[in-house]
Amino acid sequence: MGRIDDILAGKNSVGITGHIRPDGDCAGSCLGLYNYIRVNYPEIFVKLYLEPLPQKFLFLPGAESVDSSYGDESDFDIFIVLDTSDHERMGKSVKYFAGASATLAVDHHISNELFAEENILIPDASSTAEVLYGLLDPDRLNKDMATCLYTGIIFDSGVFKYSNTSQKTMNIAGKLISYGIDFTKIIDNSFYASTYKQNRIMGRALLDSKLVFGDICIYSLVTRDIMDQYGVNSSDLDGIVEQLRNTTGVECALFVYELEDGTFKASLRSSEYLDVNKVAQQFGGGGHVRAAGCSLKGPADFAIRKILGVIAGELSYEWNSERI
Ligand SMILES: [Mn+2]
Repeated sequence: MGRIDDILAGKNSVGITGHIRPDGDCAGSCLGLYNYIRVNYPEIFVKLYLEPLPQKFLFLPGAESVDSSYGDESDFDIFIVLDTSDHERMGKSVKYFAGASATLAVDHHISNELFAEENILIPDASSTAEVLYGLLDPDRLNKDMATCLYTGIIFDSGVFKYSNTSQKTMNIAGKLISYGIDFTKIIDNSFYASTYKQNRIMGRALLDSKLVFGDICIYSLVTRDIMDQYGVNSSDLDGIVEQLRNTTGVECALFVYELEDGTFKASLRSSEYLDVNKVAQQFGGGGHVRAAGCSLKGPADFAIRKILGVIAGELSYEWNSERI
């Protein structure tokens, strides 16, 4: 018996949700729990409410059952909220949360506001899927559920790369593999898959990139004109800054793209020592030490020069801004 089994005892109806704009951990943990209940508790009425899943997560078992219409009026015996740090991020599901007889939140965000009646929060877990695994009965898991949970772990750990990856993460991943999941397909689909136009804009951004500050900083710019030329929107630009940062010898990567309103979004990454959160904060943004972002007014070369100036300062590099 897992802790979820105890919580489900005596319940006739269960609602599940995650956060708005669902990502891999949100989709994976929600569908993992949904499949667990559907298979092991056929007598329980279970519904999963999420905004429409991105195409790359539609391979997940049960994805076709996600309700994005929020048309039901059900008052659930229990409403379970996964991977969601606060009320607002529940989006339209909040009405089911409000109408439920009991509420449970399962999460790994240290910023979680403990908004449910019962909160299971493990901030050092790689993902909500990892937390959820610890609440389920391993003898009642099957390949479909393992596929969902593995997807959540892969996504939030950056395929076991980010610092939130622990020995426990790897042990759980190993157990999930024992259910016969297609881990190659999961990683390709949910993490590395990209469309033709995404590849083309990535190629363009890399082609246009420039090394500065003795080749330890790299930057690139994508304007609205270029985005129109390749038929992409801002969500197609995911991964470009990370690819820039992967350049051998580079400590800092800056990727700037133009938003619809003509302002510019800057994404920053660093490899070992530059605090990009500190750089982004200079422009009213922020994030983490190795990954941060901010927004600036144009024109583009003016915005880039301003950010490079702050980076140069942080790197103690003597830089003549006229030379870009
Ligand atoms: Mn997560």
